[in-house]
Amino acid sequence: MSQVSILEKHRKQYQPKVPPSLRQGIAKVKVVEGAAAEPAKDRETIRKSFPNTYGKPLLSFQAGVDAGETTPLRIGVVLSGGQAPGGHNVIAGLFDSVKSIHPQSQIFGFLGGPGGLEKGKYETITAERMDAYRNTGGFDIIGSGRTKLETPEQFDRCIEVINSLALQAIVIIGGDDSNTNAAILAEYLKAKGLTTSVIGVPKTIDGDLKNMHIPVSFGFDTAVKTYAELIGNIARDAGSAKKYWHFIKLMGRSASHIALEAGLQTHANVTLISEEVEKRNLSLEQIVDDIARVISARADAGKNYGVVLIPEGLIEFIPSFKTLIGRLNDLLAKNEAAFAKLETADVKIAAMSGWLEAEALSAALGKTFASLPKTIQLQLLLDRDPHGNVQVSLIDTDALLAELVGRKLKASPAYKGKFSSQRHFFGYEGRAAAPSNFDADYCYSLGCVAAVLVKSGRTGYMASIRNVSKGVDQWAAGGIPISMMFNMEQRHGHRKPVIQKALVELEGPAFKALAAGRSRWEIEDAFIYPGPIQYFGPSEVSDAITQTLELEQG
Ligand code: FBP
Repeated sequence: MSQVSILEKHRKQYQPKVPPSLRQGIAKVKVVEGAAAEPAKDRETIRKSFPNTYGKPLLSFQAGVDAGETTPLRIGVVLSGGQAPGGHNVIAGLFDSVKSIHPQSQIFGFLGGPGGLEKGKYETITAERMDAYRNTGGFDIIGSGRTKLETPEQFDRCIEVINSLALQAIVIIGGDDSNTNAAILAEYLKAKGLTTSVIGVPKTIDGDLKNMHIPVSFGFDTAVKTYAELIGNIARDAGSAKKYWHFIKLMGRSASHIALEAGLQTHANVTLISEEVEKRNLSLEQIVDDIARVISARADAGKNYGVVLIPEGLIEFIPSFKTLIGRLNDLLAKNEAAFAKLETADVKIAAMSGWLEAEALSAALGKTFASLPKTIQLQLLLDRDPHGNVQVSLIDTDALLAELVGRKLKASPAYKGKFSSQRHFFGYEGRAAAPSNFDADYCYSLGCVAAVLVKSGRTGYMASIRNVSKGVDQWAAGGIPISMMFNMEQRHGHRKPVIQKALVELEGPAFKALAAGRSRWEIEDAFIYPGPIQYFGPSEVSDAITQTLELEQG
């Protein structure tokens, strides 16, 4: 056996806690049907798109009596999209549950994400292999990927794989896009007369897959605690050396939940929230002016140091950039072949500037594009991801802001301080961290919930656990029809049913808490140093939940 760290050795012994309804094993879970669930908007259009899976009931679980003899279950599992701490525990919960009802049950892990399902590349998960991954971070047990399964041809290839392995179910562990596609696959299989279930599990460190039934996506807790620890350490270093302003970009492709929670946990001097920038229609200049204002005020108090938190997706929420990026997407798609032939950065930038200038409508956008440093121009032209999104993790927004703020301060006669910046990007550090107790418990329980949903023959459902801001004794497990989370959105030129992404609510309690504290945190050194995630010790520390969850659900 390969060597593991001492923490990992002890961590493997951790037995995740599960809600009361799951404690006697999944054979004894009673599935209770509630009201038929429908989406908040666009009901008729969504009903028509999902004739076989629309309007199913909400499900809640109760501890019941053993249902008797059970046949073995054969389930395929897919890890989709970016890593999120706890994914291995979802598989462990699923594995233990199906083995508990029949030792010949089998879990097939599709390799490298949804593409593995389409190509039939899989590994049968053995007990030994599962044990090696319990309570560990990452998705390396089977790997992940971003292949988008959406066309009938892809679904037909999946059907061949499903039939060849005689699968009763596919469990797709993913974010909003992957769960949208899980619901579409569920509908497709039903329409083709297959009884195979498709069950989704809510994953993403970004925290933007949540609603009244899904309080949080797994991985958010661990990732943000990891970043908060690092930010606290940096704040301590800044306050010790007293010579640097740290510009820290934080993951979260669209929503700013991570930045918001990190701001609440550390009291950084400035925490930008993309949703607020959009709502207030702020320009890049106004954002730069505001950061410069805080830096000047602190310099007047003799403090030439501080911490600025920047959500990764910021640039797409600045209204003029949003329009620019949309136009760049169109122009890159329209001129795909020509653009692919261009080799140097200068030639690519010149070509794009030319295309923008050639359109009367894009003249203003051309100016915005021209005003950017060359590195950022080039980053805006990099390949889009398979869902057509700009890869914001590749855009150095931290460098852009540090550079522009530096210029602004230099040009300001009133500024008498010294400005020197350090830049950081925290993202990948948190995605594969060892899951906190919260994520270890939550994920293992979600895996058990998925097994119950499969066993009771449901399809097009997402595993759900509510009341998670309270102790595990009050956690409530169940299943939510995915189609009830849909709304219609414009995607790639078409109106499509998709799960609505949960952005930061500016009227919500978490943002209000930040807004209430931030003017004090700007000037005072009110930093909080959260320290590392604790896996052992008093429950107050080791089972702590995020402030966002506490404020929103507590
Ligand atoms: P998911 O939405 O798939 O969970 O991934 C989110 C994320 O971690 C973002 O925060 C980040 O922008 C992106 O993945 C990075 O993607 P990649 O791993 O392809 O660089």
